[in-house]
Amino acid sequence: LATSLSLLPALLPYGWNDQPLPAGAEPARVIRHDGAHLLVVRADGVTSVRNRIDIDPAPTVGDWLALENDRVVAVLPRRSLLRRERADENGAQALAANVDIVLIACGLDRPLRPGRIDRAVTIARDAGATPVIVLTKSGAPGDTDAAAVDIPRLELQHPGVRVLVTSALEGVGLDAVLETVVGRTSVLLGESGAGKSTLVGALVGHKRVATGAVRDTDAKGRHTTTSRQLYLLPSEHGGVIIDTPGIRAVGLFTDRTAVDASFSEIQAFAAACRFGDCAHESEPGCAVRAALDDGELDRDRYDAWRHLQREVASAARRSSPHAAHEYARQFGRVAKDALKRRRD
Ligand SMILES: Nc1nc2c(ncn2[C@@H]2O[C@H](COP(=O)(O)OP(=O)(O)OP(=O)(O)O)[C@@H](O)[C@H]2O)c(=O)[nH]1
Ligand SMILES: [Mg+2]
Ligand SMILES: [Zn+2]
Repeated sequence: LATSLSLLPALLPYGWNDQPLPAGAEPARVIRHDGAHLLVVRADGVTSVRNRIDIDPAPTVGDWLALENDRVVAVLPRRSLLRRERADENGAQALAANVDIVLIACGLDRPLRPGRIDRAVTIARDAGATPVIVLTKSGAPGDTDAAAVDIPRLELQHPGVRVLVTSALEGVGLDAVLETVVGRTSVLLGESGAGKSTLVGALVGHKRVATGAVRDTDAKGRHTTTSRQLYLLPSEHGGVIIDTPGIRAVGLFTDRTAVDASFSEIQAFAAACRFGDCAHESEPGCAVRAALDDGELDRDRYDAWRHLQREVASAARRSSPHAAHEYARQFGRVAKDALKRRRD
């Protein structure tokens, strides 16, 4: 730890917290992937270092690295890892490391998609990060007025998730976003054209962030942002925000515990089902179905939950034949535990 510690305060705004380093190494945080190189920030500024394919795990945006003379010698232990299932191959794609907050950007110029929001919430919770829904483009000409969006209902649909309303172009709601992200590591997720880069640009206070127009016909974006990139917030309290390209399908690579955490109201009903391993489909004495029939449980929420459960199960089957068995075993146990707690 003989590194020039006097220089390290320059990294505090980037979230450096004095993790142990290999002797003689200095810390650096990954800002962006640049082909065979990584753009990193270290105590004396931003620089480019060669990526190494023999480093495990593969460095991703937000990672803290140990550098020795510009050479990556280690990826420091991550406190969280945001990842999604790849659409094309097996395994998960790391999106960002050491993330505290996931801002789920939804443009008010298009219909809200609860399924997509649920998926992003699950990905965030899976990583141990806090999801926050950010409704963008509020009050823009021709856009849905925020007043027309039923925010209490949205909050009900996504329990425990805060909803913020912004217009980056008109400077509306930016203070609340800034309060949420200051001093932390945040990442923006959302469809292409949702206004992620515009929001990042407004927060970091300059026009360095490229943005692109939305197609008139379908309000879809043009995939303007092509790589994930970390930006420093101008606040004296520091904090960084990671912009990402709009992803077409936010795949899921998670376990059912993370899904259940996003559907706590369903878990609450499930505790009263007659059978501990109730799948809430056609079993007698199913409290979830009963709640559905009574209108106590939202039909859309139930459908979204079923949909995610199936997705997780098939992702588990694809990644390993044992995983599916493990999944089934865990499912049974979780439900039985709930039943036991109720009986006790
Ligand atoms: N009216 C209005 N338009 C906005 C607002 N925020 C973004 N836009 C517009 O929406 C379009 C897309 O914005 P971007 O910030 O590039 O969207 P993005 O989510 O980064 O898109 P990708 O990089 O393709 O994933 C641009 O034309 C922006 O000017 C807003 O608050 N109000
Ligand atoms: Mg963008
Ligand atoms: Zn049931």
